[in-house]
Amino acid sequence: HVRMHAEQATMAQAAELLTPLVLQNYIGGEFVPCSRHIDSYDPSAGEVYCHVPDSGQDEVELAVNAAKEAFPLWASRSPADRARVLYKLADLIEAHLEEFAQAESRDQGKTVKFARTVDIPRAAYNFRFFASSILHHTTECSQMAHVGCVSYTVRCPVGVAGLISPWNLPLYLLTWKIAPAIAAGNTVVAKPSEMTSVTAWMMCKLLKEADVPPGVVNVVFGTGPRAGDALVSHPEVPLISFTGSTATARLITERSAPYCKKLSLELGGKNPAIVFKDADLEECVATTVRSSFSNQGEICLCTSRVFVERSLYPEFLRKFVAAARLWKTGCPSDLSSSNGALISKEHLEKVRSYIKLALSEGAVVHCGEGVDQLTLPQHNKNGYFMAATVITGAADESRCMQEEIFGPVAFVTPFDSEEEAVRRANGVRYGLSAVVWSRDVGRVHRVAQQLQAGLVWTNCWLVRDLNLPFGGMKSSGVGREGGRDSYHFFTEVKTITVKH
Ligand code: TXE
Repeated sequence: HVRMHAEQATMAQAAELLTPLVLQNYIGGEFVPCSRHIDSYDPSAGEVYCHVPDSGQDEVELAVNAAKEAFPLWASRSPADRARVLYKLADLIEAHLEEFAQAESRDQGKTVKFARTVDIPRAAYNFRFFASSILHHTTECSQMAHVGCVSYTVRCPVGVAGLISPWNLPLYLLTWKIAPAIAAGNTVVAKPSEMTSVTAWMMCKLLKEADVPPGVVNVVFGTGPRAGDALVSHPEVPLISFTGSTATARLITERSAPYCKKLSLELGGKNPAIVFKDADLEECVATTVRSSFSNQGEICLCTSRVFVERSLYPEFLRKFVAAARLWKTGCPSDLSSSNGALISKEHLEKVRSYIKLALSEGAVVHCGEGVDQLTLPQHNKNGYFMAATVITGAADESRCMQEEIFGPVAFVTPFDSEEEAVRRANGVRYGLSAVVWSRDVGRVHRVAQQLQAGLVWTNCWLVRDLNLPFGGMKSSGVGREGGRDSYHFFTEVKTITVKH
């Protein structure tokens, strides 16, 4: 397995791939060794891939100090000057795209193809997008002629931003936070997931060449309860941007409450797709397979519940199951694989336990787990693989239809009326995204406006204009990120009134 990856890389990269990597924190522009480490696995082989620093309060303290020190100078630079640095970083990530993609795949389990076409290009684009976006914001001005006053607003960076990111889209989501934070003039202390730290560490190696001044971007590796908690409860980190589970978000909210920190919480989903009988069936089936199973179903925006109008239901189910069977799960570096391995053994067990629960409650598994045998190469025999699984017959109130599973599992169910579809789609505590399939223009607008979701796609999925808000309703999050929303989150606004 290692050899297969290595063959595609240069000699220097191969040397890195062949050794279990030992990562170091990046603080104040230098790599700083840590005395304790934790193991991080290659999920497709079930083997240790790297040793990640097990940072705690001391390391976070160092990083926050470095960020504090770098803040005044960085904040005083012009947006155009900061943007130049972000553009350089984007170019450097792109120049190393293949190394990043190989590493992301080994660290996370996802296919190289996905990392190459989605994760890494988007990481580069995050820097490019916010480099450009920061140049175009304006603030408000209001005249109060009757009292001879003019009021206007200014926005200033907040200070040291704490950024905590998850394991499903490691570099993609980390840079989605770092880019707007530093573009707006903040300095950052970032903590990537302890399960997928490698590409963040690789990015740190590029920061000097991109002219990122020491202390502007600090990366502290480690677990949530140690490194993450130290960051969240640090009194001099006034802002936390977090993407991860709703349970962890609750803890973060509690821990940051004494300091009244600014919080952005991007959390899980239990996203519905509603398929009306006038949908373009071929397009709908192909896209719903992609939306349900992409990245092993480990995207917060993945479809989990598919509601299909009853007259279309039999044909949809037949085609959907057939297409899911063609969604091949296999070696991540094999270009014919649509899915690789799930993030960890524990996560695989968790996803399996939901399928067992569904079966025990009378649901039917049509393909995937327990039905179709996976054929995996020898080097993947100990990996954490699961085939795309389609289930029917689960009750709306069941845990499987209510809780986020975050794996390659889709539940399909029929409905009879538009009102019923909307009510059932909204009948969960999450509200991140939804998809509506219909050719009726009136209906798609009507349904989209009734759905409790921060993002609604009609006749497509995952098409993202980064200028527009991203985030969830209900238990799917607090706040929005993207374009102006990120700018507002990563700055404080001040109203100034002048009597003339
Ligand atoms: O997430 P955690 P986990 C969902 C998905 C998944 C479940 C659990 O359903 O099965 O969450 O995943 C850091 N203080 N999503 O347990 O714990 C942690 O180190 C500060 C959806 O891995 O939320 C990591 O960097 N930080 C999601 C980050 O939080 C803490 C993506 C996310 O980990 C912390 C991931 C603490 N006390 C999981 N505890 C999405 N919305 O895309 C943990 N962390």
